[in-house]
Amino acid sequence: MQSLLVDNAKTQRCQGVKRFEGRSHAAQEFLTGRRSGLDSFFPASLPLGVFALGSSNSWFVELRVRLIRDDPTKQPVLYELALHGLSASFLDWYLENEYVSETEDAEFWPWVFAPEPLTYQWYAWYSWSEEWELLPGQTNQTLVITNVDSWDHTNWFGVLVTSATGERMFVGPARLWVTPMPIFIPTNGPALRYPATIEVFGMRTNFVWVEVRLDELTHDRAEDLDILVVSPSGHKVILMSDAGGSNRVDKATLVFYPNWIGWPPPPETNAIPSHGESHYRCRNYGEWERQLETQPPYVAPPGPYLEDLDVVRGSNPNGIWRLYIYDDSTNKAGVLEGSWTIKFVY
Ligand SMILES: [Ca+2]
Ligand SMILES: [Ca+2]
Repeated sequence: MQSLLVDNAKTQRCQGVKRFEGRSHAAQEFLTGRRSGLDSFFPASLPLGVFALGSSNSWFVELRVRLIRDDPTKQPVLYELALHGLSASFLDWYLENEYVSETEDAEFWPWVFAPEPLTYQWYAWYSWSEEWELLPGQTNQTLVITNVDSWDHTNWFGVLVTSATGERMFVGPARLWVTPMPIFIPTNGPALRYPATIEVFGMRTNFVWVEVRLDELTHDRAEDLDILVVSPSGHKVILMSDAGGSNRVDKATLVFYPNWIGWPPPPETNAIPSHGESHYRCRNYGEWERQLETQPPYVAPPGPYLEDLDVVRGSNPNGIWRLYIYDDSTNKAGVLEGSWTIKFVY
């Protein structure tokens, strides 16, 4: 079956472009190729189109459109349009973006019309990486990402499909969009997700500092809150406890840093500023033995707790980070509407 035929004469190149001659290793090079020096809205080596490479050197198809935004104030510019080649087997292919809420499972399923059986190898482009990375063992037709969290947000996925004739097609990329799920805080006791988790992966250990961000915190009495974060290595750090006095806090975004960076602690009796972003070091104004513990299954790890995010420096950041939010006094409740995220600075 001859599915796609584009006249070579239609090939148009506007800027230096890597040329591929249809060898399979060239496909890998494209998938993992690094293009530096382009500060673009779209990742520079993202195959914003599709390409396939035939099993013989003379049969290949490449459809690529590359848009580059080198000035954030401008619209992306079309720098490259390449249409050429011949596909022996792929008639149609498509991978849809996936939209899920935090804690749900995401599923990517490519629509591919080509001679069967088809084999699959999935790739990911993470927001912090600059390469397409092979996902080991992900060779099913469907890619399932369980219990998505903010760490999965803004990642791209694609799958290299091989048809029965040996022709290969990179299907994608498609984006995973994650909607944060509110963390509800009762009048007294553990928050509804206790802990709320983020599974970090793919990060180097030599980060200089870590930031923990709480998005849109609302509470009728800020000092009721005891907030603990636990690292994959077991460091237990109180971000904030008994801060903000008896004041209401409304849609406040709080970013916590290691103490040495020099931000102040959250206020003890004054109000935490509402409707904006505040930068703090950690501070525990409360009595801190056992204050977060409660009856199973809602058990936070016991103290003693530390008050400085710097303690995690040098440890392996990969693994599950846990956030425990506890309301320590009757009456007055709240919600962390935008959930939470972690950032590593190298
Ligand atoms: Ca309360
Ligand atoms: Ca407390």
